[in-house]
Amino acid sequence: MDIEARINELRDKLNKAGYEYYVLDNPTISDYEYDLMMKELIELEDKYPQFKSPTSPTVKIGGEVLDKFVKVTHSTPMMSLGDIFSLDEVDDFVSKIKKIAPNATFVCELKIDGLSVSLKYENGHLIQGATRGNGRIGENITSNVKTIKSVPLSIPYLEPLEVRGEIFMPKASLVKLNLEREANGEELFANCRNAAAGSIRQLDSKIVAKRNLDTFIYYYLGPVSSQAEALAKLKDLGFKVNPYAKVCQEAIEIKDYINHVATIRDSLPYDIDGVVIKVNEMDLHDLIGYTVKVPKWAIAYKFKPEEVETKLLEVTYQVGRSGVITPVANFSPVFVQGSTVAKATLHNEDYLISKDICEGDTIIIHKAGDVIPEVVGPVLAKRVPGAKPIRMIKECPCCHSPLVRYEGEADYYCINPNCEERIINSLIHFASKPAYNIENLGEQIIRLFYKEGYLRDIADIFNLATYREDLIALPKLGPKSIDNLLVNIENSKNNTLDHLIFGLGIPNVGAKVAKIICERFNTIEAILAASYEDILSINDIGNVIARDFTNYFKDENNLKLLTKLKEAGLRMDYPRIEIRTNSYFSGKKVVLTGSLQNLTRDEAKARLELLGASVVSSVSKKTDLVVCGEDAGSKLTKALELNIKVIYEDEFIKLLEE
Ligand code: 1X8
Repeated sequence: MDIEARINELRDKLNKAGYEYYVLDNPTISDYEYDLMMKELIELEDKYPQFKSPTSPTVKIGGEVLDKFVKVTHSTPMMSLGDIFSLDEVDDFVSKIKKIAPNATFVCELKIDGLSVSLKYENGHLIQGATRGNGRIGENITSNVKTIKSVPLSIPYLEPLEVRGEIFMPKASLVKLNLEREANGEELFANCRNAAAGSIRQLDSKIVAKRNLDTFIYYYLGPVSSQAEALAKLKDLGFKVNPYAKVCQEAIEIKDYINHVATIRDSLPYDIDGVVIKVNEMDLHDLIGYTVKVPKWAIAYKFKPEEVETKLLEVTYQVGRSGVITPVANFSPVFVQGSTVAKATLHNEDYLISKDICEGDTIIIHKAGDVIPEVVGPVLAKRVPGAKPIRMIKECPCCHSPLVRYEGEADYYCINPNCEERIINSLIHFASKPAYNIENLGEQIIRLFYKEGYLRDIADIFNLATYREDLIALPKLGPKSIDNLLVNIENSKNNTLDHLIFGLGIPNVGAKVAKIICERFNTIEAILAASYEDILSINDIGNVIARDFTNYFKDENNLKLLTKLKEAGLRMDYPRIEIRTNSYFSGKKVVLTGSLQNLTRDEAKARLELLGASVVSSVSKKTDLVVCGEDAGSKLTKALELNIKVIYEDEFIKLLEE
């Protein structure tokens, strides 16, 4: 047989087997046979690249590596859905619809807990996969989507077609992935949705290919008269369509469907977080209409977050780097919505009192936003008579100095600057990834070095090399790990100034604020010379930040620390952003008018300024260019009168991106 014919035969067989396995969940050949054919096909395509094809099943292995995701504009917005949480609201939804469209029927479908995706086909080939993004603009994830086994690379339909659905990670795949990650010391994914979202954002499509992502497709943007027909069409075209869809006539049927789904939810191999109810007849959709954010012809019934009972063991109190005291509920470990949890924050005194918990209580736990464990409250029926209410402590659990609660604030503070826990937590913060990012200098090592007397302040980190021999002798550490750490510390000195400023732990100065300030004042000298008013004059910075920021640099001890850090050789500047002089916009006076859909006015202004334009507020003869968004008014009229060049948003974005 000739090579091309063999390649085609292998592709046909692999495509058929893949479809049966991944879309129909009905394997017809063994994994071994499949792998053998795939291996042969890969070898043939490598040897005879003239026969490579963008729709070959070998594409599923991945290969393309991006350096970033490119934005794409959705031709019709990818809308979110309105939420309801009770069966009564199902009645309300149905009766509202029936008032407008008495003959409407409904399709109920499972609400898959993943992330929405848009797939575009032309001439029967997959040409684009995109995330939802903000609904109008998403990210191009084509090379990653192509690795998902249930996504067809070609379909028997030649007109341009867009379909939409959900990318998800099956429950079993999450368990397997987390076991691997645990073994590698990597952070675990809290749930299937986070794992799917984290996986699809990998720039290396080979990694995505290994993540075992899957899809259910539920929107067909081609010509079709009902949602039921849309689902049938999608299935015929080779998409994976969830089998649980049901057409209902009345509210009672919808409620029965919801109750039934609730009973099978845990046994499904993928996570769902509710039921989607859509008006079946497409011609009624426009009649029923849309709000600004969501269609009125569909709604999501959300299951109540799972709640579990457990035993409160104790409330402990953490001392943060700023001295803030946080009560934490410690309870017997329980499995709730996908992971085992044993702690939940009780935030502050007011929150603690509002929860009304007593020592030895049985408490109810759920996850807020499906991820963060939260104490719902005590089970009063199970309370031991005479149990003592839990109250805020009045002394620092670490240094025992009296705690202070400032007027109008919810938090208690330890105000002893020498409190050990405060110092240790400042050091942990400084070395952490978003701050100075010193790899291998984590909590355990910091606590150990503190206890042994090698660390008392941030500057001591950069003096650790002096004690190399002593550190090597510490338990569990050896020359290799210490030298590795010392190299990381040395290299970290090159961090730009914003990392240092954030690392200092100035109250209310987060990573973003630190960066904004450094962008304006590029050196530590300029920052030290800046007044409260100078800081306040920066866009996005309010009086609390400006006050805390300038106060920090008035404190003698903080200035001493900075001097020590400078002597240790830490970089103390932030690179000036270069204003472009050769862009389309360089040297032009630009006026923005109307509302832009894809970026805010501040963003547009900042981008233009970086490209060398000056943005002015009114149109005159001196204006070079008017950028026109939606609902533009008199400025546009004036520009046209004065014969000034006007560009619209699409072209503007294109020029920005050039
Ligand atoms: C979101 C989802 C929809 C469906 C399933 N899962 C979702 N997460 C469905 O229609 N079967 S529809 C939807 C949306 O419109 N935002």
